[in-house]
Formats: sequence, C-alpha cells, structure tokens
Amino acid sequence: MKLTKEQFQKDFKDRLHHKFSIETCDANSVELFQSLGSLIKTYISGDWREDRLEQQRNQQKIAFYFSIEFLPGKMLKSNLLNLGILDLVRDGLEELGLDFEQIAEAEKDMALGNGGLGRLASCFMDSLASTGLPGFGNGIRYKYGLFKQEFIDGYQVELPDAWLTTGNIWEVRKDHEKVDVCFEGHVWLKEDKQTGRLIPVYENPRILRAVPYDTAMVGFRNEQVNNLRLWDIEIPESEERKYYSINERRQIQDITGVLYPDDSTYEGRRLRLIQEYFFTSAGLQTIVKRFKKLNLPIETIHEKIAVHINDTHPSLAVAEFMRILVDEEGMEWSQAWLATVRTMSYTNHTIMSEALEKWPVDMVKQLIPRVYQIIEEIDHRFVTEMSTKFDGDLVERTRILRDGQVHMAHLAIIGSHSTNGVAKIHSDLLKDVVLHDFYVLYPERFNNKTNGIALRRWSQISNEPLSQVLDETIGESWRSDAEKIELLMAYKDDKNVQEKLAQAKKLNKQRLADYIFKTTGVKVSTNAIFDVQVKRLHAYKRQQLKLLHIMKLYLDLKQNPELEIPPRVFIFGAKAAPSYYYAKAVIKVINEVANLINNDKKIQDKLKVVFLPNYNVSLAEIIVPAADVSEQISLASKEASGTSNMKLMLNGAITVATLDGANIEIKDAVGEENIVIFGMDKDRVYQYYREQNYNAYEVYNSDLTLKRVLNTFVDGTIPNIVREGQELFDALIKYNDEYFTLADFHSYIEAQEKIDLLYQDKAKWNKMSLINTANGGRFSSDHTVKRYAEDIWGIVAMK
Ligand code: KOT
Repeated sequence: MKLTKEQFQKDFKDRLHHKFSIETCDANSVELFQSLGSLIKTYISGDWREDRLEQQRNQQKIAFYFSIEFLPGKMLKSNLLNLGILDLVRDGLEELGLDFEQIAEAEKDMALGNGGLGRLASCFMDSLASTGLPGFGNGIRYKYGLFKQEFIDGYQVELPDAWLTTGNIWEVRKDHEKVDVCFEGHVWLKEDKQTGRLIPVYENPRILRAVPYDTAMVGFRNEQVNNLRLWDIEIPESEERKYYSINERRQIQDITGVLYPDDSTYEGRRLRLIQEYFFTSAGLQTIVKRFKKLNLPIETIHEKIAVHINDTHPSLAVAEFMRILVDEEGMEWSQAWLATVRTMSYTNHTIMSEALEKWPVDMVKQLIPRVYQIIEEIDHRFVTEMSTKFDGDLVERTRILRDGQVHMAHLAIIGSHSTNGVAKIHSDLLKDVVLHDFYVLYPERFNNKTNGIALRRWSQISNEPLSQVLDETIGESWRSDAEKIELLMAYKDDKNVQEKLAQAKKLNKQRLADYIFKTTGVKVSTNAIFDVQVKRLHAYKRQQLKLLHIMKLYLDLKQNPELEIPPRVFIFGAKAAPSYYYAKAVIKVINEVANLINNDKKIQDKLKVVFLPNYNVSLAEIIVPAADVSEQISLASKEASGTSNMKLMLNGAITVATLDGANIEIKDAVGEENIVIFGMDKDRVYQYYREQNYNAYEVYNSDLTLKRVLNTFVDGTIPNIVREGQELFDALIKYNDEYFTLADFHSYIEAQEKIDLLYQDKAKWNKMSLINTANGGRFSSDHTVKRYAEDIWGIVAMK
C-alpha cells in the first residue's frame, strides 16, 4: 500500500487521541498496540470490502475452510509485512520515541487451537490470501483459547487464556449476518398435499443465535484480503424467557466458551458435538444465502462453492448441507446429494484411533434430530447402493451407522469427492491400511497434499538475521517466491556465506538464551548445541525417548566427568492435554531431570535441560530460529505430517528423524547426507503389529546401557518423581511400550553421536545447515494451497 512515514505518524497520533484521548508519551503498550492495530485495520478495510464485492461481481468460486481450530498467533507484524509497511511503521514509531517490539509484544497471542491442525489452518489462511485465492475460514470464536501453561513444582498447571478481555482489535462483529441454529426438540415429517413431499415439522426446538466476527486475512503485497469468520453464540431475544436461571444462560454461553472441552466425560463430549454442529450449520447457512444472491440454479452451487472439512470435526457439514438443500431449498434428494458430494472435501490429520470421532447415536438423535434423520437416510442409501457392487462385510464396515455410533470419518468420506492425507506416507497409509476399505469403494477420491508452512512468518517475521543474509546473498526475490530460496544452493560451499549464516544463528541463539534466562533463570551458552523438541506432549511423539538420551549422557558424564562431548542445551516446549496423565508425568520428569542436571556441578555445563512453559506460536517464533537440532522422533507411521519439522529445517536446524510424516519428504529434499535418520521404518512397525511379538522387557533386559538408563526413573537417581517415574517405567515395561521407544533407543543414541561428530566439524555443519535452509522453500503453504485449489477445490486466483 502507498503510505508515507509522515502520514502514518499523523494517522497514528490521531488514532491514539480519538481512541483514548491521550498523548503518545502517556500511553501504555496495550493502548499503543490497540491504536496501531485499529489504524492498520482501517488501512486494510478498503481492500477487504473491495475484494468481497469483486468476488460477488465476478461470481468467483470460493473455498470455505471449515475448521474447529485456528491458531494465528499474533497478527500485527504479519499484517504489516503483508501490507508492505513493516519497516515504515517500525521507523515511524521509533522516531516518535516508541519501542515497536514492546508494542508488538502487547498483542495477545490468538490461540484458538491445540497444535498442528489449528496452525495449519492459519498457515492456509495466510497462503490463500497471499496467492490471491478466494478462501474463507469458518470456525468458532472461543472466549478462552488454549490454556496457559505454568509449572509449579515441575507440574503442569493450566490457567485460563482470557484473550478477549482487552478486546480483539482485528475483529469486526457482523451483526447483520447472524443466523439461528436449531437444536433438540422433536421432528416429524408431514406430507405436503400438493407436492407429495415430506416436510419436517419441528416441535419445541431450542434455537440459538450464531453471530459472526470477521477478521481480515491480508495477502502478501497483493491487495488481496480474505476473511476468517468465527462464530459466537447468543440467546435470541425471542427465546430469552425460556432460560430461567443464570446457570441455564451460562450453559448456553459455554458452548463457545472453551476450545476442546474435556471429552473424557459424557457431558464434555456432548458440548463438543454441539460446538461442531453450531459452527458448521452457521457457516453453511450463510454460504447458501450468499449463493442465492447470485441468482443461479441451486443445483449449480458446487460450481461456486467448495467446502473443506478440516478433519472430522466439521463433518456434519455433509448432512447439514443436505438438510438445507432438501428441506429449505426443496431440492430432490439425489440432485442434492450430487451437489453435496461435489461441494465437500475432507482432510484426515491423524491415524491415531482414539482421535477418530464417533458419536453415540442417542446423543446425535437427541441433539440434532433432523440431521440425524438425514444421516440415517444417507447411511441407508449408501448400504443399498454399495451392496449391489461390493461384498456385504465391506459395506457393513464402511457404513456410517455402526455399533450404535455415528462414524464421522465415514460420513466425511462418503459425502465428499476428495479425501486427502497430509504427507506422502500418511496418504499411503490411509489408502493401504487405515481407510483401505474406502479406498476399495472410491479409489479416485484419495489423494495426498503434503502440509506446508506460512514461510513468511517462519522466516521474514521471526528470523530477521537469516532474512538479511538471504537478501545479501541471493537478492530479495525469495521474499515473495519461496522456491527462490533454493538460489542459496549455489553458495553451499561458500565459506563466507556459511559464516554469515552461522553468525545469524548465533544472534538468534543469544535471543533465546536471554529469554531462557529471563523465564527460567537458567544460563545457557550459545556455544552449546541447541537441541529442540517442540510439539504437543504425546506418547507417540516420544518425548520419553529424548529423556532416555539425556539420562544416558548424564550417567556417562557422572561416570567419566572428563568425557569430551560438545555441550548441549535440550530445549522442550509442549503442552499436555489436561486429562492426559501420562503426558503430564513426562513433563514432571523432564522438569526434575532439568533440576538435577542444571544444578550438578560435575556436569560442568556440558548439559543443560530447559522446559520452556507455555509453548505457543509466539514462543515458537523465538525458539525455531535458534535451533541447531530438530527432534522429529515419533514412531514411524504415527505422525501424520508434522510441521515444526519444516519450520526448523527452514531455519537451518539439522533434523534427527524417524522415517515418519513429512520427515521423509524433508530427507528427499535435502539429501540423506544432510539429515540424520534413525529407527524402525513403518514396515518394521507393521511387522511387529502383525507378528505381535514385541517384548519391551526383553529389549530392556538384554541391554545393559538401556537398563541402567531406564532404571533412573525408579531408583532415586532423579529426585521428586516417585510416582511419575514409576508411571513412565510402567508404560515402557509393564504395558509393553506401545510406541516402541526401547526398540529405537540404540539407533537413536547412534544418531545423536553422529550429531556430536558433525557439530564438531564446523565447516560441514554449516554447509548442512545452509542446504537445509536452501531447500525449505518447497514446504511453503503457498505451494500446498495451490495444489488444493487446483486438484480439490477448483478455485482460481483473483490477483
Ligand atoms: C486432533 C483431533 C482429532 C483429529 C486430528 C487431530 C490433530 C491432528 N490435531 N493435530 N493434528 C496434527 O495435524 C497436523 C497438520 O496436518 C499434522 O502435521 C500432525 O502430524 C497432526 O498430528
């Protein structure tokens, strides 16, 4: 956008005066941030409005991305960068005597997601706008985002994330676009005398109001502004008398209260299902309304609209769309079904069976009776049609209603034209194993779309030192075209460039070291290897394997204090689900290991262990640029893709990885000599499953080193962990190590020894690091969304 520094400074001061009636010197950073944010929103609003109008004028096909999570993090810098005024604003504010970084710091990290799935949704929002593609996000405006994590006595404590208390400067309430969503009651079908059609009649429904809050998704220097729509819940005036007590009202408000309510109890699960239907129905109702304004035949709706189902949480979209088309728009079932299948597409993000959603039939029937009838009809027609072509058992296994449950993935696959996985290996596993039955039915529907990351955030915004070296070395084209980073390959043997990159890394490590000291009081040296594992805490991601490595080094050093190893700082960032006791035990053990090692003089600072609390997007922006080693050590076959692996390699970290998720594609991109692979591959894992002959105790008992290391969890070596140490020990021995941690132990230790050797050869290390950065461009989510646009959604760029 065109803007001079002087104009900006004037606008900013005016905005501060209007909003708070104060002078810049009196404002605190929250007030300064809010003034700045609201000004930026004004700058955006012209293009935002214009793009919406243009989409309507051109009758452009739009992709609606339905996701129960969005994890954008802070948006100020990203918006400024994309508008092309980041430097101008920074300079302008500094000239006014204001500290830009401090102002940016005041923004709340918008954390309406748990991890990978939500972050991917936000990377896609950025990339859709930046590639000029008409994309529109649809989700929930949770009052409380993902809990804030603190450690007390080494234990995870969860605090509420009341991110909305000082207001959300980026959002706009669109009161005129509110819609009603109908729950509960009874439905019966009445025959329309004239047409003979069956019309649903609702008795005593509970009507809730969905109010949209929109946030601009600004494209990178292309004047494209898309929309992220998050729905809040309200009680419609007409219904107010029905709620007698404050408690009852609060229960309604709770529907959009928290992200992922605890789903280990019936009530918690029910609330989750309400959330799913609430935002899905609200989103679809608006979409159909919007389409009708185009005055086109309703049966062509799929030509103008694509609806993407981001994992199964919004998969009621299939049935709800049918309800709208059949009940409200009067379409014939078969025609409506054709339009639905053509409109919908679905991404699977995990093969973990406990995450595959199933709802008890009784719950669905009671909560959304009409939608349930439609699901029954879809199921019935599916069984009837498929039974003529396929074996009865296969049809029974793939139907939607089975064992008294509604199988959401089945609904999503049957009701859409595309099912994709998020990395090659994951998509293959879906076809060959997890969803094989469906692959037999619909081979043409299955495809792969390897994940990507919003490259600008993970380089230009979070790693300015690296960005500067790239500018000096290969020019600035990489800033708008990620694949151009590959130009760096021409300098892979250039000592000067390698050295500059190493210097940039050093600066980032210093920034992280300062942060570590500030938050934990632990002093770390930037000469040490910064060894990073950042992701949700889960047994399949195997933070426990990292722990075994740390304890082995500790024991080695205790036995031989003169042992020469390059110093390492182990850096963890991870939240555990509040009800996931094993994961919480791992956190406690890591924290106690940190206490033990960091305070042991004999270790001579050769090892440090740091668990940074409250890992989120903003913290990732500090950790990722500073990493030397990226730990991607999930059991092969279990991590659908992973995306921190991409962020870390782009930032020059060397990956230690199993052949899992997108690690395999990273290996293919950088070459085997520039990544350290270890452990079993997926075929070996599946062989164990087939032969059922994995015996963790035997592995433990036949390996003295491993035995010695594992015993530290229960023999008092690590203080204050009696219960938690036993829990980890039991998971690995008594319960036979579900994720084959012990089987991969030796190979993992070898991989880490290789890292030690490589790190000591500075020239080699720097070259490897350069090659990783140079090949990071192909993991840009710009590329990924283009593939979705072409292969799945059928949308084209506006700009
Ligand atoms: C959570 C609940 C149900 C179904 C799926 C999930 C889920 C999967 N949440 N996050 N994921 C991750 O999604 C990322 C983006 O595709 C992947 O990179 C990662 O491997 C998944 O674990």
